[in-house]
Amino acid sequence: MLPSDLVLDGIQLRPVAEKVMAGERLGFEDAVTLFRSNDLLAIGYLANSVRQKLYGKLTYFNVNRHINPTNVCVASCRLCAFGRKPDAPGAYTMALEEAFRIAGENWTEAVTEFHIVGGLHPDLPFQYYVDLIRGLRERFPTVHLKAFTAVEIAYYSHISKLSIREILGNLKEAGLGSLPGGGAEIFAPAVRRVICDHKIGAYTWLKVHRTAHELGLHSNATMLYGHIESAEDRVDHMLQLRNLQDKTHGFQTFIPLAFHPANTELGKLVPHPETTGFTDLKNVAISRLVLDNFPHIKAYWIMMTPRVAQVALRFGADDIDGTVVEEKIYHDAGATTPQAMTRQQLIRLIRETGLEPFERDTLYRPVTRSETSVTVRV
Ligand code: V47
Repeated sequence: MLPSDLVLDGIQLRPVAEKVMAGERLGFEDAVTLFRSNDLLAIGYLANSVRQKLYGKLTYFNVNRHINPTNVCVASCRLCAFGRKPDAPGAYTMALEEAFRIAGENWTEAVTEFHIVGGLHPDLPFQYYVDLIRGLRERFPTVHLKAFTAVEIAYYSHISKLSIREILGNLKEAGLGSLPGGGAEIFAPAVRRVICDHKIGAYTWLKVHRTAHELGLHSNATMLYGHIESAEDRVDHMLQLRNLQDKTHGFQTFIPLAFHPANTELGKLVPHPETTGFTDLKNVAISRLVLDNFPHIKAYWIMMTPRVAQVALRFGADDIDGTVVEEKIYHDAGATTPQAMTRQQLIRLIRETGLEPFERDTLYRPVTRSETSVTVRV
């Protein structure tokens, strides 16, 4: 039960809390009120009650590996520390055989997902990406290929002169399983102009995901917070996602991502410290409350540290992502978290909260393991 007095620092949460408890959808002003409130425990309690109604104690994780085929990127997004110009120090592009070899390296256990994203390369043809997906599918037929952000898909459409639908159709035919949620950042144009003015806007990002859903591909969505955005921008972002989800039901998971300023132009332009645990937990909890039609909320441990991600599992998140194996985007931006965790470490984080670890594949189907095999129950 919530305490009867839901006022903290002059902000009254009771009307919002009553809506949540009655299962009513929150509106724009409700969500802004949640962001203005500092009553983290009340917000977390509400988010946890929603999460518990959906999943009880079940808490999802997966065994995955990230692959970033290239960091060469024609965009120069101020938020990013990963992209490089072609001749810049540290720029790399994997030959296909190299990508196939790396895909099979450093697993502690059989992975069920490759998470593949990279830069917008000026010279690689679209065929490179088709061959990458087809080659991985042939070599690792049991591994789900979650690949290419909406930004990459739109870029392939631009360089190949094929439509977004054709790009997604070709990749699906080659073995693409779903789309990750990156590149969404914050949809508000005024914010995008500062943090990622070379990227597609909200309209195209949403169009790529809508088209993917129409083709039967599931996808995820992200939101980058903790830079120059306002509470209203965050709420607007979530509501645009919620509107599309009402139409397609193709999104699986929402992942709030905290901005890491180190080595980024944005960090120099608008100096500000990294987000705190308080802000990270608040974003997770409010996501759970606002995105009532998203099945899952992910606490991405790479971004929020294993310690905060663990607590987030009691603040509305039901998924902690995976083993990851080799993370580059956040580590180039100063992340001090490990680059990988073992399956056992993830299980321990979940168990210590009193929740039950549930190994999933990318489509949230149960995975069972024995000494010699991995099975996905369809
Ligand atoms: O789109 C880039 C973000 C995203 C920085 O779908 C930064 O399961 C903070 O989308 N500080 C890529 N964030 C990561 C991503 C993701 C991660 C985990 C799981 C899934 C999924 C998707 O990383 C980018 C951008 O929003 N990013 N640079 C930075 N300096």
